[in-house]
Amino acid sequence: MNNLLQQYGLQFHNATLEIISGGLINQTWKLTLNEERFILQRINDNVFKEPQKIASNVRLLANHLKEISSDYFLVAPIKTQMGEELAYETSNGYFRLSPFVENSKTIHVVETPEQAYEAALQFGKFTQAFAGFEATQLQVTITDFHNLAFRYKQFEHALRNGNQERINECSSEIATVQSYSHLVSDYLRILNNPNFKLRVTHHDTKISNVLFDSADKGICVIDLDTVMPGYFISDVGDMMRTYLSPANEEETDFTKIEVRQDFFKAIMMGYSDAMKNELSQQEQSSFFFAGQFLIYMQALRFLTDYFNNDQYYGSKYDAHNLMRARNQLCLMQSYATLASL
Ligand code: GN1
Ligand code: MG
Repeated sequence: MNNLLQQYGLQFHNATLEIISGGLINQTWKLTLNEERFILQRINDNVFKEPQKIASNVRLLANHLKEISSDYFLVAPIKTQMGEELAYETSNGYFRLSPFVENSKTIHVVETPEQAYEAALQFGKFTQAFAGFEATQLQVTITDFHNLAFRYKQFEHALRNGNQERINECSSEIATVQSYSHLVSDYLRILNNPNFKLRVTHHDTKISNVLFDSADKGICVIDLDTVMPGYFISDVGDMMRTYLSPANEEETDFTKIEVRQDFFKAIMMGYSDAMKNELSQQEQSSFFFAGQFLIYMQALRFLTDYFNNDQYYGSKYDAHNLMRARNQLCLMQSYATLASL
């Protein structure tokens, strides 16, 4: 820690470090040094093979805001004394230090439609802030991250080459996943449809990536690692996936999974309010599809990882990723009831 902080010209004595991560990939801490507070993050370079790309993206975005004199609040990393956005520590890899946004809080479960609205508004405002920026200038930090056709191929590959014992016990989950494969074709049609625009997309819109004030109003979004060119179905879809049900992907009692219609409306309204002049007619009528697309992709990813011996997500108990996949398939089923409303 000393080595790391020295790169920022900071001293570790009198410091406290508190773990705050809820994510599966990066580790996050709150660091307090004397009176000053920071967020410290270790970047998982198994997943982000070239962390410099993240730094380059954030720099491009910050420069754009400066150029257009935008007052959009982007939480950019603090630079090391060498002027780098990332600090490298020999035995632990890449780290990033950001200012702690004072008077902000994060929440981990969406409890009210107002919170869902506020979060959707913030993610919409984020993309909207870069409406005049050519998204393809951004580097792709994880190749094919939200490419559903690629995720389906990975699933098929795992079916052929994965852990045979696990595959044998999952015939029912496999059949369910295959029965939804028309969603892959729907997705491919979107890629070829000029009415769906490639924009600056966050790609990780879980609720803990939004900072709220004490009155539960959104302040800004954080965690810009997966900001890449993308489609609005990614950001809206992951909000549907993670805000609609009071029980999250870790829940093993599936009777607790439920889809709250008023939260669906709140996400749609929040996002549309921020992106009013941006979304095409066809995009506006694809909010429901966004949720299907993302829940399905996550079910595929968990099941694939189960067949691949939990290489990517890890597991805390036997069949953890199978339970996560089942959970997401159950969510898909509940989500479908919205279509008939
Ligand atoms: C990962 O690390 P975390 O929890 O923010 C994953 C997301 C998944 C999520 C599922 C880089 O995000 O795509 O939706 O797990 N991020 C990466 O919990 O793979
Ligand atoms: Mg993340």
